[in-house]
Amino acid sequence: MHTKQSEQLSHLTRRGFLGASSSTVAALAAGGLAGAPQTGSAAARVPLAAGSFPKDFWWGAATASYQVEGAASEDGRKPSVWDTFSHTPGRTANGDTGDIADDHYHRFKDDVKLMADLGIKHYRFSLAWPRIVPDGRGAVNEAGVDFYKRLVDELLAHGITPHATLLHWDSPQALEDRYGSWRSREIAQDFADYTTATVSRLGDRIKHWMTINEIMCFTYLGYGVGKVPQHAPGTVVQKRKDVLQTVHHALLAHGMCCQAIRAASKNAHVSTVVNYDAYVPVIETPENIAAAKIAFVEQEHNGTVLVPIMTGAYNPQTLAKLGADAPDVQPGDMAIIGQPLDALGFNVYTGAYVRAAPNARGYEVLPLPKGYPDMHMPWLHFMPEAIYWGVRLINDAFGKKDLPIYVSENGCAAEDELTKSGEVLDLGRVLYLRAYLRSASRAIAEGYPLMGYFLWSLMDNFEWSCGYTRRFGITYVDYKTQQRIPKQSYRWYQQVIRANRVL
Ligand code: GCO
Repeated sequence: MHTKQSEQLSHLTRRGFLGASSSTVAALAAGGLAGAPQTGSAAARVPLAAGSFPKDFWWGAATASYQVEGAASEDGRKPSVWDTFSHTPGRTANGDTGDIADDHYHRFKDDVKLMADLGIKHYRFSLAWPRIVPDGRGAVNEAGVDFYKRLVDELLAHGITPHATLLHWDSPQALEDRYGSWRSREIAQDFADYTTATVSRLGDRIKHWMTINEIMCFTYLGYGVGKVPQHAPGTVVQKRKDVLQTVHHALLAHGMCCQAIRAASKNAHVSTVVNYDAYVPVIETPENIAAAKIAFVEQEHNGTVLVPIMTGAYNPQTLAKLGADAPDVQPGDMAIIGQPLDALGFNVYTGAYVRAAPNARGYEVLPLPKGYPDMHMPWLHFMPEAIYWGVRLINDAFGKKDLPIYVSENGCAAEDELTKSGEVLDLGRVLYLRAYLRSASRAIAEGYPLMGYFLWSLMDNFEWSCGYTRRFGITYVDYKTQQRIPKQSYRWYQQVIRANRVL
């Protein structure tokens, strides 16, 4: 079984604020909200009953191109690095590939119907770069663009707002062959050009753009120091600095993408999606809350991805720790990376407990004990407070009290089975979602600007190196027949959306 991250990366790395001042905590304890930020529209909506959501909250679901589309070589699409990686023996469970996946390319109308029945008004999906610009640079494949026009028109016809991610890891193999993908700075310009080509063609239909999904995963987990990593392109590099350099190039691509979107579409809503680590004070005391705030900005993955996106600079403590492994930065890069955003997408599955400690850093991250409750993934520890703290720490650590945040992914894998009567009673997933949504509603009730939630995922799909062995959907997919069977969690989410509160 391939897992998404190696053991030593553990709970800290992949998924992964407030700082409510102690006064906030005290005010809340006293039943007041004096310390909470009175920001944007969220503030206008409080107080809300426990577990409730504001009227215009974005209820949504998410998928990604390589995980659902299939049609890998149709209508001019050329291979992505994930096609090559999954077709390399030993890289994915059972040698699974995204060749067919959920066959969404041909079944998108049925899938939009599934969304409409669910009641979501927002759908997050990604565009496959090698479908739109098959060689990574140069000629645009209009047949590939046409697929997204058909999909978006179908969404709009059902009253569903499209939210498009420009890259969810399936970068063109042609650029891997040309210059080693993220190892080269050239990729940032190619990504910006692909963005311009895409937004100028689809910007009449799509307003909400997300740049890149989870930079951490295809850099830190796509380039292995001295050993084959678990993600595409699966490159072995010699030094840690080589990995950090890929991170820097991805950040640059993000910044140039923001600029390209805004240049191509005047009313675009621009955000990005980061799976930053959420640090949860193990007990909500002022000391532990302060500790969470320090860990939040200086632990490596936040310090090298989230912090530069938010502030236009790497965290200095993180850089000092990296020493000679820190990436090379050219003049002007950081200003490009720190582009203003209209919102931030937070992919949250788990978190890490932290407490104050009498050491030089002032905190320690706690290891999870044996037997800690996990969902059906080695890294997916049940930690619902991660949503609340993830939202609150963005607000408090960066002082960006008006930056709207939405949960761009949240969900879990479960060992789903069909009952004799053909149902999937995924009650473990309902338990998980209910707890995480309560935590989300706490953030809103305290005035933090959480504006939406995209459940991962609308349906079971290709789970990267785990292939089809891990199911994250609220809809069961029978891969032999491509039948979609709504699970209990789908029925539950449908009612939650209807009631606008956790049930
Ligand atoms: C990610 C991706 C999704 C995954 C999901 C479950 O965060 O890795 O955005 O593609 O499938 O997170 O692992």
